[in-house]
Amino acid sequence: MVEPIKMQSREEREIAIEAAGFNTFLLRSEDVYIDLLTDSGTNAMSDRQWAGMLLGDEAYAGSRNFYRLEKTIQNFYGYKHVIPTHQGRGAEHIISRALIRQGHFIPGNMYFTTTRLHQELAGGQFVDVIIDEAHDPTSEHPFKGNVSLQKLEQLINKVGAENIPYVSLAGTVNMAGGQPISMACVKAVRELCKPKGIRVYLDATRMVENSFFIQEREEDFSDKSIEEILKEFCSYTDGAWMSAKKDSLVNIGGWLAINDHDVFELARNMVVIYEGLHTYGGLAGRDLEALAIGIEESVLQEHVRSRVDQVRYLGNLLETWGIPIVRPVGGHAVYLNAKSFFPHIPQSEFPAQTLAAELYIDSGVRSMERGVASAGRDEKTGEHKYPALELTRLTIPRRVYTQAHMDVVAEAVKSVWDKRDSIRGLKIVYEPKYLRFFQARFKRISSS
Ligand code: P71
Repeated sequence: MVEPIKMQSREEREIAIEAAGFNTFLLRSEDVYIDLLTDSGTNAMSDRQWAGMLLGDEAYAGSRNFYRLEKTIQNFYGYKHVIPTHQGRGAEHIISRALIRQGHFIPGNMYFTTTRLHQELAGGQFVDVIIDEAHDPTSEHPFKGNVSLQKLEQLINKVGAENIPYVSLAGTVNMAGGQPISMACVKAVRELCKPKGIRVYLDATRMVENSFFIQEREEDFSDKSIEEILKEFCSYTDGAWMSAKKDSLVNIGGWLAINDHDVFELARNMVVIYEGLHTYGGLAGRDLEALAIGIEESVLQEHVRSRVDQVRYLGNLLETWGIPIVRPVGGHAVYLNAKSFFPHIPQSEFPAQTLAAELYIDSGVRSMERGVASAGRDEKTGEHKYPALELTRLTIPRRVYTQAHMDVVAEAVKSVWDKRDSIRGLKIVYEPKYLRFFQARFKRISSS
């Protein structure tokens, strides 16, 4: 799909961002020139996917498209049972409610906002067991998404295996900068957990892109296909939840896949309460069809390579100008290191939020804060949680923008970089209780 984009004046953008409370989530899409808010649901569907949309079987129960999707997920991801959901968080909700009880601990390779919230709402506590390198934007570790086995083992010894319903693993860890986890690591997690009876569940949202990094960086995988790597990785886990809006090249959709029949039955029962019947999960038949086709296209070598290379192209351009980004460049986005970008803005004044707002004002490029606003507040103390990483994410939708767009984006970032010393931070003036970053409002801190 092609859409016209509109360039507005700086004055118009100043007005728009003020009206949006300096929050890029609250801007109108019409006011955005190049939209790098997210790669979620913003991918361009192919001719085959659009053709598939016309083959929707919109029966309430037992749609043909569901069976095709089920088979495709079984084929490519290798899990036994499949439940469609409207998107990723629908699946997170169900798996969290099905397995987590009050007092449980859920270890994982760094939090993700919606994932952690659903785990907490179900009564659990998320525990970060990612390796230390993940919190260091300059570390060149090839698999910064890896779990620290030592941290995981310590947690198991401390709280007991019976209080850990599952390990929550993610492919290309979003909040760490799109960093992959290695095959060796998932195998080791499996070996540690299996004898203790702890399940391993995977956030498969960007597992295809993770598989590409395994192919590129891990010994013994360079001659394996993305398809083979994906399936092997999933084979070390008991199930997965998926936001299909990313890797799978659709605008909406998700799923939950589970090997254990008892857990599957429980989850399949819950889906009818929250999403819809278990053969559509809140999606139309045509959505299920586009998703099945998207999965087939998502694992193609040329597609994944050009996608990841486009992200790296942007990252490399910024680096040549000395602009601080998370290294190595991740799978779906370039993450600007806002702490280094604005050393004069303390984290309590939202440097990453400030950078996202300034970039929009300067050029109409929309990005997303991934720092203290996203991390939220500590339940007990009410204070901001201050994450080590204070990042502004330039997220690249799949099959949408060209290299020329990347050049424009890089120059836009450079333009803010060149006047960074004159930029002041923000204060928060409104925040909702849950996932505040979506709807919070900010004001500029005055110079006096
Ligand atoms: C992204 C999103 C969309 C988003 C979600 C929350 C805050 C800001 C933006 C969604 C993910 C994701 C991972 C690893 C689960 C979900 C939820 N990412 N896991 O990066 O990245 O999926 O949006 O389909 O409900 O912009 P959902």
